[in-house]
Amino acid sequence: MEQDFLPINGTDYVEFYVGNAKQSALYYQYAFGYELIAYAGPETGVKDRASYVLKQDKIRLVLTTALQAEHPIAEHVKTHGDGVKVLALWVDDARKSFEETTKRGAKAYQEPTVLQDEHGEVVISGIHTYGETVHLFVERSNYSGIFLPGYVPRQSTYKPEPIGLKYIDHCVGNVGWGEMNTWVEFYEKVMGFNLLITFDDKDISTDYTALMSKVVSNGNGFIKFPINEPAEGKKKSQIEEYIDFYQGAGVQHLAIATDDIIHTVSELRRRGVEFLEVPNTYYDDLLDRVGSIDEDLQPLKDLNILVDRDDEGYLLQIFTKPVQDRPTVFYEIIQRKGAKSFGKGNFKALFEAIEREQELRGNL
Ligand code: TYF
Ligand code: FE
Repeated sequence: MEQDFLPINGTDYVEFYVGNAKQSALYYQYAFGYELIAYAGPETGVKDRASYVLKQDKIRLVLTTALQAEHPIAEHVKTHGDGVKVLALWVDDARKSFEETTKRGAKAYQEPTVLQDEHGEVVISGIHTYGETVHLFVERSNYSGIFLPGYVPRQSTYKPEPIGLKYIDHCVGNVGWGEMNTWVEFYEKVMGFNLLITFDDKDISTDYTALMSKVVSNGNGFIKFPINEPAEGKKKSQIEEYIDFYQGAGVQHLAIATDDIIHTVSELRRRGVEFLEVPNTYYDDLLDRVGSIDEDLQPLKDLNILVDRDDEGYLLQIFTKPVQDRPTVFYEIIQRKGAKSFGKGNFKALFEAIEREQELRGNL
């Protein structure tokens, strides 16, 4: 096999641009069990923005807001609502990552930049991807600080118990009509990713929702990016609804891995996180469809957790409702028991659940 020109160690962090980072940070602490670890803002010499860094196991989220009206972050929030701006990738060489991708056609977002403080240095570079979303390449082998230079450690008096969120399993992008293949080619050619799976509109069209999806992943498989585009259906595709409210392409969902989905989802529900619901009949023939599983059926049914099987094993998954008022970004909680797929067997039930929400919003 050809040498991987863009080796990636994993997801470094995901940064959201939001309207009120202080409140979003508390939401992620209280509802999702993240721990506040770092902060940058006026008190630390950053005058135009405030950023809160949250952590749970391997996951780092950064919530950033603008402090002034005439600010690119404020413009981003005005256009898109709260949403994902940065999918940061952890690399060993941020300069080479920038060179290799820009020479293959990536549009530069940030030239390699060295950030330093008393804990060492980090090299960051960045390229544009779909919509206004960007990838940053973060090289941190010579850094021992809490997050990045410019951030100070910060704790909250509220110390939540972690609820079992482990790492980011995949990040899904929604792109416009006819753009899926363009972005799949971008990940293949510019970033050296491989096409993993294709779902066409026959796999995943219900009466209304129609979409197509292709999954790309990097050399070691740690990074998986499904890309969805709307397809023609009887009524408005859920992808089209997203694009309308996000005003373009962007991150649709982040799938977070747990190794005890019953515990994780019980905790999320107890803290008020809302999930899509499938009808109880989903569970009537579940075991006929997926065969025997380790879990008892009753808690899965009580929590409305979905199950699917592939050649290599099975997976359990569930989807939150959108986590802001615009019907845009949501979360998936996933537990893999051997399965490397994405829950194709659940698409129909899931998309019908999404359609019921679209209907309630008057967007179908
Ligand atoms: O990531 C996936 O492919 C699954 C299924 O709008 C999915 O989580 C695909 C499209 C979508 C919602 C979920
Ligand atoms: Fe997913």
